[in-house]
Amino acid sequence: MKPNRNESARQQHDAEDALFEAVISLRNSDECRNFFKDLCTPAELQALVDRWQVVEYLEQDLPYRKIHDLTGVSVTTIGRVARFLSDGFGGYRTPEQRIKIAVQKTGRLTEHSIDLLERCGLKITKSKDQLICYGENMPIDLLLVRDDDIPGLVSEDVCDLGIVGLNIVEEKRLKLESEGREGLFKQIYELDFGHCRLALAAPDATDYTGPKSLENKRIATSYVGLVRKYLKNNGINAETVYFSGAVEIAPKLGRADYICDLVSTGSTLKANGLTEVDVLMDSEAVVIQTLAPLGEEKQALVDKILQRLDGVLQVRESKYIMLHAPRAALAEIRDLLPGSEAPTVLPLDGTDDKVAVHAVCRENVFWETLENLKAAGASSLLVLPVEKMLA
Ligand code: PRT
Ligand code: ZN
Repeated sequence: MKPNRNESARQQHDAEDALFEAVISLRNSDECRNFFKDLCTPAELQALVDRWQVVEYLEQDLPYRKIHDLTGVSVTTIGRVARFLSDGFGGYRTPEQRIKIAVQKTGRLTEHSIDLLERCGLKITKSKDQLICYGENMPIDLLLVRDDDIPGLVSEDVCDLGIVGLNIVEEKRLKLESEGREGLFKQIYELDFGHCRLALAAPDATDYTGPKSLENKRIATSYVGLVRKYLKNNGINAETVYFSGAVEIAPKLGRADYICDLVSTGSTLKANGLTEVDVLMDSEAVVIQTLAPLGEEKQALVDKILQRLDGVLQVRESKYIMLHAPRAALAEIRDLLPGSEAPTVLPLDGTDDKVAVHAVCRENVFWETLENLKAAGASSLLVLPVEKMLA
């Protein structure tokens, strides 16, 4: 017997759901490629790929003609995609509107980067292959990759944002420049972690008297671009020897006279009998953003994240301080409060010459500060941590 209309619609819906469940279970692009290649004819797959390419170009506001020239897709199909993009079920928009942030997969920046985003309110779950973290409560996904790949992914617009060391960003910029290309990313935020410096070091006994000592010497480094720029700026002729890691052993191996590497505590240099002689750059983790236009909704979300980041970074050192002060000592006490703007001054019940003072201090409050405040006449001092702040 033929199923009635409602019954067949329901069956169709269930059958579609079964397909969608299968798609959701795919874990990476290789699995997707194999799945779709088995499921579709080449022409069907090509049609899907074409439409998706068109979505991306439409999001960049390219004219239909230009999209046709770039993809070979007919203007009619482009128009149809554009219509669904604005009046459809929101399907095309769902992946397009999600922000992708590239974060180091495993390394010095990983924990800090994820922790920071979680403090901004992002709840994440890791994918099975641990390459993507999906945002559960915001349309934000994290791509977990090697730090060296982050500027490239952002530049090529695979990710909208990236969290990476300034050292990597600047080295990549120089590399692209040397190939006659431009880094299509901008640095938009300093994150105050991952601090280090790119420093020049020499075996302890070396007589270094300034950049001139480098003339005709060999410098081992992973940062060839930055070292060459430094040499050029100082008018020095020296050879750079590329090392991808363990740069500090190069002098012992007789491969170089100097090294240029990242230093934080200096203990690696010390352990290898090396002395720091100059600093090429100071570095910390930064947020970079693609130069490709994000569109209104995505940009609004990026702005929101940055505003929250600002709040999170500000409260890290901030304290809320409460005290009682003689009215006469108010000016002196205000000056002693570290990094606070206008404190709140409240009357105290039953007395005219004393007030309560509440202030957010943007810097750490040390015991000495409290002792100085007490010496200035303050009493009932209370210092509390600040959980969140929105300026
Ligand atoms: O696998 P992947 O490529 O993602 O990781 P990676 O091994 O290239 O990077 P990782 O995790 O070591 O560093 C990531 C980022 O952390 C760097 O790009 C810097 O921005 C930042 N950072 C901060 C540092 C250091 N401090 C640091 N000390 N990166 C590396 N070091 C190394 C340095 O190369 C040297 O070997 O630590 C050693 C020196 O440390 P000290 O404390 O002995 O001076
Ligand atoms: Zn790396």
